Amino acid sequence: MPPISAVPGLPALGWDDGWAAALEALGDPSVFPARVSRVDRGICTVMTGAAEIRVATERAVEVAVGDWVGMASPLPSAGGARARIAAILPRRMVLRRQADARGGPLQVLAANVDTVMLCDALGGNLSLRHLERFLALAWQSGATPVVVITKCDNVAPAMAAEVLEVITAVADEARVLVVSSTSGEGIAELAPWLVPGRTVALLGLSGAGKSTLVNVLAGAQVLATRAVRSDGSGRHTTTHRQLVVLPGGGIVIDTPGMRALSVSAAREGVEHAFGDVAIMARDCRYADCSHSGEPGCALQAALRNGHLARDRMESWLKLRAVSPSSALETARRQVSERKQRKAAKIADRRAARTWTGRSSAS
Ligand SMILES: Nc1nc2c(ncn2[C@@H]2O[C@H](COP(=O)(O)OP(=O)(O)OP(=O)(O)O)[C@@H](O)[C@H]2O)c(=O)[nH]1
Ligand SMILES: [Mg+2]
Ligand SMILES: [Zn+2]
Repeated sequence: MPPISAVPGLPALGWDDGWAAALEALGDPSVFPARVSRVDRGICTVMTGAAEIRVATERAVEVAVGDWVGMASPLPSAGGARARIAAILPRRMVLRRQADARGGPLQVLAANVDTVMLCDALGGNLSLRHLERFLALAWQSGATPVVVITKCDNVAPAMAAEVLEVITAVADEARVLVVSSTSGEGIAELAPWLVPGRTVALLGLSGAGKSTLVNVLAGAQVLATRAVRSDGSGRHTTTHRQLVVLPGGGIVIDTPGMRALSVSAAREGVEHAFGDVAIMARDCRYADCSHSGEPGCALQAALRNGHLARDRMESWLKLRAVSPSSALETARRQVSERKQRKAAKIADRRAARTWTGRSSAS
C-alpha cells in the first residue's frame, strides 16, 4: 500500500490563523504544529506538513485523531524522531459517543471535524433507528451531518429512490446522498464537503463501505477493506481511526465500524434528529410529562390518532433516557417549568376574571 498521505503542507491539513493564534498562546516559539493522523496505544502519528512522524504519547495526555498539537522541538541531530507532544491546542469540537448503552465513559472519536458523513449501505443492514442515533451524535457535536447511503449499485434505481425519500424524511435538515464506490455514481456530489482544509469524519456500521469510499476519493488503495458476511454484517476490518489528506484537497477521517450504537446524545442532538416528535411533545400538558400515560399527553394522543408510530416514539424515549442529564440541563428545565406554571396560573386567573366579568354582565 502507498503511504496514507503525501506530505501536504499545513494549510491542506486545515491549519489557519485561529490555530496559529492558539499555538502562539502557548508562549514557546520553539514549539511547532502538527495534526494527529492516527492514535495507537502509547504511540501516535502526527503530520507536520513537511513530514509524518511517530511520537510516543503519555498516558495523561489523551490525544485524538484530528487534534492539533504543539510539538516540542527535537534536537536537530535527531531528525524529528525525538519530537514530543508538548500540548494539545484547544479543540474546536469533539465527536464522542458513549462506549456502552448503560452510560459508560464517553469515548472521543475525533476532534476538529467540520462534517460527519453517516454511511449506511443499501442492500445491507440499513436501519432508520441507527441513522437517527448517528444523527443525534452528529448534531450534538456541532459538526454538520450528511447522510451517505452507500452501495446503490446493489439495488434497482427505483428502490434507491424510495429509500432516499424515506431517509430524507428521517434526516430532517441533514443532506442525504446516494452513492456507489463501485460504479462511481453520486461520488461527485460529495465535493461540496471535500474542500481543502475542511475535515470530514466517516461514521457507520461495519461493512457500510467507509474505507472503500475513502480509497475511491483518494484515488488509491490507502486503506484495507474486506467483504461483508453473507448476512450483510461487516467484519470490523478497520481497527483504528485514520486521517487521510485527499489529493484533490479535503481531509477525511476513516473510523472503525461501530458495534454498540449507544450515543451520548445531548438533549439538543436528540431533538434535532427527532424534530417532529420533540415538537409534538411540547403540547403535552405537563412540562415534565414522561409520555407514559399522564393526562393530556400529546404523544399518546398522536399514537392513538396515527400521527406517530410507536417504534419511533420508543426510540425517541430510549435516546432521551441515555442523554447525560447534566446539572445545567436540569436547571434549565426547572426554570422553563417554573415559567410555564406561572404562565398557566396567569392564564387561569385571566380566564376566571373574564368568566366572572361575563357572568356579572349577563
Ligand atoms: N457493491 C458494492 N460494494 C461495496 C461498495 N462499497 C464498498 N463495498 C464493499 O463492501 C465491503 C465492506 O467495505 P469496507 O469499505 O471494508 O467497509 P467499512 O465500512 O470500512 O467496514 P469496517 O472497516 O469494518 O467498519 C467490501 O467488500 C467492499 O468492496 C459499493 O459501492 N458497492
Ligand atoms: Mg473500514
Ligand atoms: Zn407526554
